[in-house]
Amino acid sequence: MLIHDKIDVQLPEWRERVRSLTKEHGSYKVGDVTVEQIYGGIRGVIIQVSDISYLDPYEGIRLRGYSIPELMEKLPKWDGTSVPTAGGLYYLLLVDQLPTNEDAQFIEDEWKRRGEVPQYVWNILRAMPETTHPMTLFSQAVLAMANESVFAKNYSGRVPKNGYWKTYLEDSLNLTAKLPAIAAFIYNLKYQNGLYIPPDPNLDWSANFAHMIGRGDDEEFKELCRLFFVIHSDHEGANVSAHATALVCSALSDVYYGCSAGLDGLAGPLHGLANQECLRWLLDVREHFDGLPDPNDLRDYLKDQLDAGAIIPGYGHAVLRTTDPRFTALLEFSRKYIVNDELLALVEMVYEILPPLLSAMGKVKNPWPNVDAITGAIQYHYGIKEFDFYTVLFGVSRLLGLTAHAVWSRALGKPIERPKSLTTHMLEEMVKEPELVR
Ligand code: NMX
Ligand code: MLT
Repeated sequence: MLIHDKIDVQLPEWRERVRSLTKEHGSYKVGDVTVEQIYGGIRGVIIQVSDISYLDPYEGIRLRGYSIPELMEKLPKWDGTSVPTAGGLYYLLLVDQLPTNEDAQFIEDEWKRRGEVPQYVWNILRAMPETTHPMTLFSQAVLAMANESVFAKNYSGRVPKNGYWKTYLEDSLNLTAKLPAIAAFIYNLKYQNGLYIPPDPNLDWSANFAHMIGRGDDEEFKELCRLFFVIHSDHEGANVSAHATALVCSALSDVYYGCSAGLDGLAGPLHGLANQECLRWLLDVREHFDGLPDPNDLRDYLKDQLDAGAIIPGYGHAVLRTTDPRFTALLEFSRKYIVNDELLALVEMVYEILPPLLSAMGKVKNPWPNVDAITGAIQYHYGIKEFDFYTVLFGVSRLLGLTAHAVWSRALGKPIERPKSLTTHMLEEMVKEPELVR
């Protein structure tokens, strides 16, 4: 198969690079770990190598070396559209080469071929209580399909270690093929009385999601889906969802287990769920002012919130130290297509007023917006008003990155992850007499 071959041919060189680094430079020190870092969420400690993407604090994400604006320009687009297809992006993430139109189409066709979701997944989702959060449903659907894992069926010691990646790739293509249908099913189950619309074979993966929730006639919304699914796909290898998936897959759990774990991490309000929290917060602000506030009133209001210890969702980041280019891409989209939207006007006002206030607090390391500061407001504009669904859309996209990481981790033979913990008493002893203890 095209993708297998394209990856296979690169592996001798990649493996040699890893071998040379570990054997010839294995004792090279990349960094130290401080007590503060151990207690502070391992912030800044390098724990992964990821060639799928890299997050520069001052520039933002590059996927396989390409910034978001470069991806928008260079990736293949569906006829007559201005935003790339997810198929081309997935090819780039997996193969590490800019796809031709045919390459992008190859992935889109593979997805169509593998897109049918087993009936038991629908049964499981239907059996869950109505109050179940869409992210719980999404993670359950992915986990349930571990039953389909080609990797797990072939494991049993029969496949040599350096061949694991091939069945990981099979699982990854099979899983990602089904994501738009699963997300649409969850949306329809929860908010549209179980409406069922089969996929349209003439549409790309991203637009098919729009079609399956009954929005197939809205060209702008289909463009938004394409943009959304490209820009959320990866954020280097050590954010919560990427790390969770990598950790679980390092035990040779299959891609379905690993991705379900990644989604569970994405479901936290400090990570992917911030998009739903941000929309909730924007609606509260608008309700408080009974419309769009005067900038001075908004400044006072935000200041009061921060003085009271509130966390403003959509602002700040563990790595970024600038406006998230994903936020910028969505802002540009909204400026291009949307006029007179109160919530988006509020997003822009907050963007102008909040960063100096966050900076003035002195402790917030990044006062700038991340992607979640705008995603909800745009979805809301296009009629996706059920904001507990937003993180599912993030997750559909993020599984492209998580699976690409998983395939390459197996291809490069990464071992089981097992860092080390110690006790508070040990640390207390170490800091008393550092030289002696070490
Ligand atoms: N509003 C108010 N206070 C903040 C904010 C914010 N948006 N961001 C950081 N702080 C506070 C933070 O609570 C901490 O206070 P304290 O020392 O009293 O505990 C202090 O500033 C230092 O935090 P940082 O080192 O700047 O941030 P950290 O790396 O720990 O956390 C986030 C990063 C993203 C978790 C944090 O900025 C945050 O909670 N933001 C809001 C939630 C959010 O938007 N998450 C989305 C992340 C992106 N994503 O898509 O997943
Ligand atoms: C992400 O997209 O994963 C978030 O911005 C969080 C992160 O990078 O830590």
